[in-house]
Amino acid sequence: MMQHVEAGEVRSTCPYCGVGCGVLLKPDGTGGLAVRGDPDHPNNRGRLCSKGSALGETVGLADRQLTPQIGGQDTDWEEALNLVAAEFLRVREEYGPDATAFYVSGQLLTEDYYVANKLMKGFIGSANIDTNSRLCMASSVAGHKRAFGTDTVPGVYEDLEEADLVVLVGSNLAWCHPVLYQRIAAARAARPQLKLVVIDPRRTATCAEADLHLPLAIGSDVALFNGLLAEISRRGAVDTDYVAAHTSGLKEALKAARGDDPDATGLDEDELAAFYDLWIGTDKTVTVYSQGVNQSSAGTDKVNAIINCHLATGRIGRPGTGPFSVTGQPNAMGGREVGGLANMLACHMELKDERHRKAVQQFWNATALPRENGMKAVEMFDAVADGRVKALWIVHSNPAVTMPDADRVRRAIADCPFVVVSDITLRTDTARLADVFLPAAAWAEKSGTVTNSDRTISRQRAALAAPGDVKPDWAIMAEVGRRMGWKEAFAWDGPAQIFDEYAQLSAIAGKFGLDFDISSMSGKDAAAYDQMAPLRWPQSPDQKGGRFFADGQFFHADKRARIVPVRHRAPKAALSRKLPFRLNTGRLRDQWHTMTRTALSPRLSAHLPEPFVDMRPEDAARLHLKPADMVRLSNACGSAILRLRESTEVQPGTLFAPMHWTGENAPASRIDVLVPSVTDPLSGQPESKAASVRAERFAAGWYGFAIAQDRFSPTCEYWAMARTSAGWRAELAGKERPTDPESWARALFAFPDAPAQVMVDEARGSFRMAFFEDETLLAAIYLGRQPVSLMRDFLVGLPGSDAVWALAGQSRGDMPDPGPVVCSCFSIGRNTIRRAIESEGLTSVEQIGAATSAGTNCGSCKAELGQILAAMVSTEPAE
Ligand SMILES: Nc1nc2c(c(=O)[nH]1)N[C@H]1C(S)=C(S)[C@@H](COP(=O)(O)OP(=O)(O)OC[C@H]3O[C@@H](n4cnc5c(=O)[nH]c(N)nc54)[C@H](O)[C@@H]3O)O[C@H]1N2
Ligand SMILES: Nc1nc2c(c(=O)[nH]1)N[C@H]1C(S)=C(S)[C@@H](COP(=O)(O)OP(=O)(O)OC[C@H]3O[C@@H](n4cnc5c(=O)[nH]c(N)nc54)[C@H](O)[C@@H]3O)O[C@H]1N2
Ligand code: SF4
Ligand SMILES: [Mo]
Repeated sequence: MMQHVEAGEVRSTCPYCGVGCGVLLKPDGTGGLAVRGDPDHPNNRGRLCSKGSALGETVGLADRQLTPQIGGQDTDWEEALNLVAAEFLRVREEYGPDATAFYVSGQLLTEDYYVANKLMKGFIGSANIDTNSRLCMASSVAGHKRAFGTDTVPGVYEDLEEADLVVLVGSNLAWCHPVLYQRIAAARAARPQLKLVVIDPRRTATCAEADLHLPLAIGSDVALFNGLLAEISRRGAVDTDYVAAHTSGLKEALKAARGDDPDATGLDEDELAAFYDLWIGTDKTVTVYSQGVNQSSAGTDKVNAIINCHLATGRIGRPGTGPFSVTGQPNAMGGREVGGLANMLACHMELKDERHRKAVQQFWNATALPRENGMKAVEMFDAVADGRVKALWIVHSNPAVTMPDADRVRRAIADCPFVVVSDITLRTDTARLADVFLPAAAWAEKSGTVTNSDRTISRQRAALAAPGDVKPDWAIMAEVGRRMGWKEAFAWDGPAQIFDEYAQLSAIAGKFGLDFDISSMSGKDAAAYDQMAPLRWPQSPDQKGGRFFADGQFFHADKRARIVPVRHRAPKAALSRKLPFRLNTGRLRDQWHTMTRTALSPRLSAHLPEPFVDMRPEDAARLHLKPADMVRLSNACGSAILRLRESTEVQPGTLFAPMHWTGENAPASRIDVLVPSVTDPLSGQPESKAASVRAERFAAGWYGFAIAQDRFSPTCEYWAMARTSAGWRAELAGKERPTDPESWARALFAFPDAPAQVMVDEARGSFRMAFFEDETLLAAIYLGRQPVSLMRDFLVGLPGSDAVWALAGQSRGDMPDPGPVVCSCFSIGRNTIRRAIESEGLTSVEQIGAATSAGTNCGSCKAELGQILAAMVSTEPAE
């Protein structure tokens, strides 16, 4: 196992997506970290994506808060922890345990999560602990429980390589699970009969590899899979033996399915037939799904509609088959196992099951375990808003940005009498609202375990010393538990002891016949825990790793899986003449959620440095919008301003905007202010991808672009700021053009008297100003009446260098404009790639790699290289 580790390297796990890649970390002795993929880790075998490769750029201390704060003032741990314990006790005493709540995260380590859950459910005595996984995996959990009787992911990653057909539903795998996508691409290269289908209303980067893309209408997945189920039956493709022996409900499900019209998908007959032929004709099929499925008011039904087709054909539990929900966060799966959701106990035990509750209570030696489920995320913040929750602790999440109806959630947090936030930085919309801020140790500084999408438990190991006063999350919560009076229950001295307690508890789940049993991993001392190699659960006395349901035995009392009757329902937010656009939201390749870590990396920030909305050109034309105009989206919840990107990747009447921007870096562009808080009735998961909005031109009186060595603070109606290798860049726009632009620019950068150059062209309404120290460029600003056209990707490198000619806004002949970054590993821009394709006559992604090295490290940009190539070929004049 240790054969590939070099001297000084620490083996750990990437803190981003649920693929769960192993990393090797080499501290440089001055706080920095060299990062490479772990060749021995079963999930990635040495591969990393752009975000994983750039981890070293995100461990700096620049934005960290290293001491606790009370009311915005630095304090010590004694004061801060005593106050948190006292306030939670007081509120519990005065208003009852349900007046307190924890909102936690699928990015917590299992040990952190275990402590949070034990503290709230076991000792404070409320089930009001929910997690951002409610916004992420809840529909999959509910769908699994309905079908299988427990929240079990049946398959393993190898199934995606062994299949003959992989169907990706509502998953932009190329950007969101890049290493898994690369594993599929490699399997296809080795075995071209492995077909790939993408089911997504958008034509995403993931479609670059696809044999078939079905651009279905947003929210119509149930209609599609019901159509498939009906067709499976019509063609006699039901596995009748399997269905008879191991399932129930097919008849009712078929009746429901036949009642749906696949027309609701908006797909034409040829597209549907092609999909049905492939799916029905390929025994070894894996259907992978993610947020296009889960984040829906019909999310649970979508999950079951997919699982139904697998059960009806017996395609589950065998190599290369199965439904496969890929998890988003690094420990989304671990959180589900440990009972992080308000309706679960630890180890897949149920709060509402008397036997389970008693057993856990006894094991924890706890006084009071709640009998009722706690509040799910949206309900929880409703209760914060109307004053029922009076003490709230938010750990490792940024709900003021990422919850639906985010302005309302932000106000609710601000108005809550007592708010504790544990984070690594104060620079978040949520942390700024904290009464008590508790500084957590960050990824590279803490130890524990995480579980990835295919149930592999991996160790995260500290590689850097914890800076300042920071403490790991488990330790902070255990301290509070002890101070609240439960000394023994929270007495661990490290994550190894917590893991051991957890593994022991799972034996009880195993005795109840539940799936989550890792009891054979218990009994490890700190040294053995430290050596723990990645291991897939179950790890019970009778099963080690592998697939579930190979024997057709499920977890309902009668051991049969349920084929669940479901009917298509359109998204809840109605479209109307006033709100004619369906707003789809999601992720970008190089940013992680609210950007508190990925935006520290100049390389990652260069890929798409500004918030935008994708709109079909014909829709833009109808609204009299020109490329690069600013667009205002609005509805009853709120409004946002974004840059227009005309795109044929989205469908007419639909828009796509990324979820990442926040009050810290683009305050007018927080997309969740537009998302109404409607939820799936079973899972409570919000419908984050189907708001209805109106779109109009934001009539800016001026536009601007600014670069600087140091961070600056714009105040105009629209601004978006990103880090660059030389400092910072910002896009700006406002209604009223500054009357005295020179003083305005000096104030913007806080350079009251630095020497400056000014260039004004009244006729064209352009104003440019650059600030220098001797000949070194400190900052520059370019304003115009129209969106300013500049060689931005060239200019961003200038601050800090001798660039007395910066105001020209253009590169000089010997320094061509690289264009926006496509390959973030080698910082290679679109123009550079296009020039190479043109001048060297390149015809494949591999040739682009050989000529420019783009795409040859992590490979995350290969899909985009393919798109650039295809676009250039299709625009070449016919001979
Ligand atoms: N780069 C990056 N990677 C990440 C993350 C990140 O922040 N950045 N976050 C991680 C997390 S927590 C998660 S949960 C995962 C999410 O991973 P994904 O689910 O793959 O990501 P999203 O972009 O949220 O949404 C996926 C797709 O759903 C489509 N979609 C929207 N509505 C529908 C619909 O009704 N039906 C169908 N079939 N598709 C629809 C969208 O067009 C979008 O392309 O990514 C993980 N990986
Ligand atoms: N419109 C729309 N909204 C969405 C989604 C969408 O697709 N569309 N996706 C949803 C999904 S799937 C998800 S998972 C959520 C994600 O949403 P969030 O969880 O709110 O977003 P993050 O930015 O990941 O927040 C993590 C926070 O933890 C902090 N942090 C980092 N390391 C540590 C640590 O070690 N300890 C502690 N205590 N804090 C730390 C970070 O600085 C950051 O502030 O967003 C959801 N919201
Ligand atoms: S695919 Fe990328 S983000 Fe996901 S775990 Fe691997 S390196 Fe990290
Ligand atoms: Mo997520």
